[in-house]
Amino acid sequence: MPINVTRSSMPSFEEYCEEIKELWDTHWLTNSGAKHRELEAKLGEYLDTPNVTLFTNGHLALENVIAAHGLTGEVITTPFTFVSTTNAIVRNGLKPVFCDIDPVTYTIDAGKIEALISPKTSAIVPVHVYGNVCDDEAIERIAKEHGLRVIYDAAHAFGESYKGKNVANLGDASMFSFHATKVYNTVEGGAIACKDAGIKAKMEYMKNFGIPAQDKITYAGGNAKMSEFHAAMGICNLRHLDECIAGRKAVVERYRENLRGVNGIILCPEQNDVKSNYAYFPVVFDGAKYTRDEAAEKLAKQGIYARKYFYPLTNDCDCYGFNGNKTPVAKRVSESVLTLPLYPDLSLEDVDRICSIICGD
Ligand code: T4K
Repeated sequence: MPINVTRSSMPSFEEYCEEIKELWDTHWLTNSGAKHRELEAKLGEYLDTPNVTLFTNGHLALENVIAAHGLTGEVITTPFTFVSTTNAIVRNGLKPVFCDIDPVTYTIDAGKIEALISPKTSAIVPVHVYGNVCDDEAIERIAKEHGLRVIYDAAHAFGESYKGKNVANLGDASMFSFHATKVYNTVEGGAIACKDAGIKAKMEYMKNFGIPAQDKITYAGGNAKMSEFHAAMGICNLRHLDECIAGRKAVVERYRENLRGVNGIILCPEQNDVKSNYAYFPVVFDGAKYTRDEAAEKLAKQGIYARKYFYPLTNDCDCYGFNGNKTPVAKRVSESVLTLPLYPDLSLEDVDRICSIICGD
């Protein structure tokens, strides 16, 4: 069996079947059905925030929340992310202005944001990359001072808290991805948590073709609703989330034990004040025995598929014509980072094997 960078968490077959059984009685499969409403309420509780709305995936959630805030002009963001973040900004007709990243957490370098603000700037879209929480206090201070919105791409951060506060409460809004590859999944899916109840109300009709009520169409919306089958998967997976995070933690601890202090291998330090979800395990190769690409190749020869998340930088993507050299820290990390396999039931023996392949002869 190959070992991939991750493996979707799933409930037992019986648990899922039990959860979807009633759909055969009601024949109600989508458009804000009972499962959808139940999951939305449960997530509101879990995220400790009143305004949660579900989406068909994280990307459309991000596109819609950016649109709902009526942003204009320029948006300051990070290039060290999955391309979805940049695409969501560009597809809203906005110009992304790329800020370099912090060399330790790989999140947006808050100290470099102010120099990028222009009269056209309307928002900051930071990313809690790998689940590393951004410097929210500095970002909030800048946003307040300059009258900017803060919309977090929190695709990797579901289940995390910062200084005792769920990350869903940071900024004006946060987007969570519930893709199959995430710590918590609804197969495909996503959600927005936002401060303003009016924004949530707006997104309810934006994701339903712009229809707020029968016989009324107020917005040129698309379709980004979550189905009952996806919501049912979410209800099941939520029951096992704590267990799943505990399993990931054990794997991460073993990686840290094995790789701590190895020459040329740089690990992200654990963040003070953050309760982590152990979403990804990135390793930067900087003068190690092998380069990042050599290590990835050695692993692949053994059927182990680590990934170069996030390479290339989004400001180096062919479709855009931006310039990744303007964010040198991000460029360096992107060219030397490898995210190692991580999922709750990855055996500790396999973790040991992975470590000896990337460190050994
Ligand atoms: N913002 C950020 C920062 C993000 O990272 C993402 C998504 C988004 C926004 C957008 O959210 P969504 O719209 O996706 O909800 C994957 C995911 O498709 C994507 O969700 C994720 N980020 C990105 C980082 O990774 P790929 O192309 O690397 O996935 P793939 O198909 O190669 O899968 C990786 C491994 O996962 C496979 O080798 C095996 C395992 N896997 C995969 C699938 C599809 C499973 O175990 N089960 C599965 O069903 O993009």
